[in-house]
Amino acid sequence: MNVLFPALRDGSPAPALRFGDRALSHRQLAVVAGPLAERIGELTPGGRARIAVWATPTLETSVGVVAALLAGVAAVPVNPRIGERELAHIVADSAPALVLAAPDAELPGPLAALPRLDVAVTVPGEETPPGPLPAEPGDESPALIVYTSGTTGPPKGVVLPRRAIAHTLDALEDAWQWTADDVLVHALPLFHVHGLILGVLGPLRRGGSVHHLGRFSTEAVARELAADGTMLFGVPTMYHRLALDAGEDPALAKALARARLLVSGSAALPLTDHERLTAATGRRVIERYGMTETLMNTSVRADAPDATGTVGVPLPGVYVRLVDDAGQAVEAGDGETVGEIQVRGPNLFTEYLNRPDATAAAFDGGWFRTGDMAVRDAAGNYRIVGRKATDLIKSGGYKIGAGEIENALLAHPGVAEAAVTGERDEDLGERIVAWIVPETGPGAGPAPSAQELTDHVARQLAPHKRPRTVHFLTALPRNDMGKILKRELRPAAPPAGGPDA
Ligand code: MCA
Ligand code: AMP
Repeated sequence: MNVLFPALRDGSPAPALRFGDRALSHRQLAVVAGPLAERIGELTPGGRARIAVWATPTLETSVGVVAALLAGVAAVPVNPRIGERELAHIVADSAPALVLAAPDAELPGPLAALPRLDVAVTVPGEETPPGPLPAEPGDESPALIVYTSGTTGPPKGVVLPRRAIAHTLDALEDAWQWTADDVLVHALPLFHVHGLILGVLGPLRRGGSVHHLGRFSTEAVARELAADGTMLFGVPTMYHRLALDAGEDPALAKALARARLLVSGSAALPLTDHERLTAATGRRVIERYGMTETLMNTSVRADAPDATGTVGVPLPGVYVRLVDDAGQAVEAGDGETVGEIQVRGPNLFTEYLNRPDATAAAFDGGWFRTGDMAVRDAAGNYRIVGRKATDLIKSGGYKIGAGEIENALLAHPGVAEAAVTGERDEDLGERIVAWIVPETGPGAGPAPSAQELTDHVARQLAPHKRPRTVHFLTALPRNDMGKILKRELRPAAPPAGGPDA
C-alpha cells in the first residue's frame, strides 16, 4: 500500500481540490505537487528531515502537504494563528529543515528564521502532462507530525506513519461507502487530523473531491450542499449552529437533507442537536470517534440501523476494548458497564516525538489508552460517557490541556496563582474558565484585567485556547498537600467576567 494517492499517479482528470473559485483536478495536482516534491527532496537529502507547513485553509497548504507526502518527508502542520510560546516549542521540538508557505504568507519569528520554500500554485491547463512522481517510502515512514495537548506541559508531536493514514482512510471508505463520486464539504482547520487527514487526504485517496469553505458559516454550508456536495464533515459546534439555523431557514434544511452523509466528530454531539437537526431536515447525523494518536477508531456505519447517541462500531482492522479501574477488560455488552476505551490496530501512531516516556506511558501492552470512558451496547455500539482526565478540555472540537493554559497565565507578571477548568457550553461543548489570584506582593502593579489575561493566552498559545471567562479570587482552594481542589472552584463574588462572558 505504498502509494497514498492512486488517482494522482493515474492522472485522473476528475476534480480534486477546491478552495473558493480555485480548483485542481487530480491530474493538475500531480502537475503542481510533483516538481514541489522533487524540490523538497533536493533540499532534505537523506529523507529523515521534517518540514513545517504554514497550515492556512488554502489550496497552497493542501498542495504543500501532498508534495511532502510524495517526497516522503514528514510534514508538521502549524496553526497559522499560533502564539509565540507554542510556536517556539513546536519549532524547537520538531526542528524543521524548512518551512512551506504560500508566497504571500507572513511568517512569525522562529519560522521566518528557517529556509523557506514558497508553494506557488498556478492552475495548469488540463492538457499539461504530469511528470513522473517520486517513489514513495515504506508504510512505517513518518508522514505527518501533529501536535496535540496533554493535561500538563506543552503539546506533544504525534508521529503518524503512512500506514496509519492509509488504513484509516480505507476503513472509512468501507464504513461510509465513500467513493470517487463524493464531493466533501467542510470548513475545518488544516493543522489537525479531522480537517487535514480526513478532510483533504481522504477525498484525494478516494479519487474524489473536497470543497473547502475557507471559513465556517451556515450559509456557505447551505450553498455548497445545495450545489454538488454529497458529504459534510464538522465538529459539534458547527452542527449546533447548523441545527439552530436549519430550524429557521428552509433552504439550509433542504440543503442538509439532500447530502448523502452528515458526519460529526472531534467531540460529542449532544442529543438535543441530533434531535433538532432531524426535526428540521429529516436526516440523521452520524458520529465517528477518533484521536490524533489513533486516527479513527469507531464509526456509525452509513448502512447501519439508527445508532444516534453512539459513536458506532470498531472500524475494520481496529480492535477496541473497555478496561475497568482494576485493569480488567470488561466483557459486558450491557450498555451500562463503564470502562476506559483502549485501542489496537494499524491506525495507531508510532510515537510521541522526543518523548519515549510519554509514549511508553500511553500504552497498556500493545493497547493504546485513550482516556475516554464508554459503555458498549448489545449491538456492539460504543457510547462515550466521559473522560478520565478532568484537565483535558474540548472546546469547539479542539483539545486543550488545562496545564498549558495555567503555565501561560502564570508567566504573566500580574498572576500569582492560576487554575483552569472546563465548563459546559451550549455552543463550544466546553468553555475554558480561568481562576486567578492576582499578584499582590511588593512591587506588584495593578491587577490585570480579564481581557488582558485573555489576550495574553491568545498571543502566547493560540486564540482558541483563550479563557472565555476569568474569575478573580483571593486564594485557590487547596488540600493539605497544597494540591488545587478544582471541584471546589466557585466564583467568590459576582463573576468578574471575561470578554465574552
Ligand atoms: C477572539 N479572537 C481572538 C481573541 N478573541 N484573537 C486573538 N486574541 C483574542 N483575545 C478571534 C479568533 O481568533 C477568531 O478569529 C474569532 O475571534 C472567533 O474565535 P472563536 O470564538 O474561537 O471561533 P469560533 O468562530 O467560535 O469557532 C468555532 C469553530 C472552531 C469554527 C467551530 O472552533 C473550529 O474551527 N473548530 C474546529 C476544531 C477542530 O478541527 N478540531 C479537530 C481536532 P476569526 O473570526 O478571524 O477566525 S480533533 C481531531 O482531529 C480528532 C482526531 C478528531 O476526532 O477529529
Ligand atoms: P484530539 O486529541 O484533539 O485528536 O481529540 C481526541 C478526543 O476527542 C478523543 O479522545 C475524544 O475525547 C474526543 N472525541 C473525538 N470524537 C468524538 C466523538 N464522536 N464523541 C465524543 N468524543 C469524541
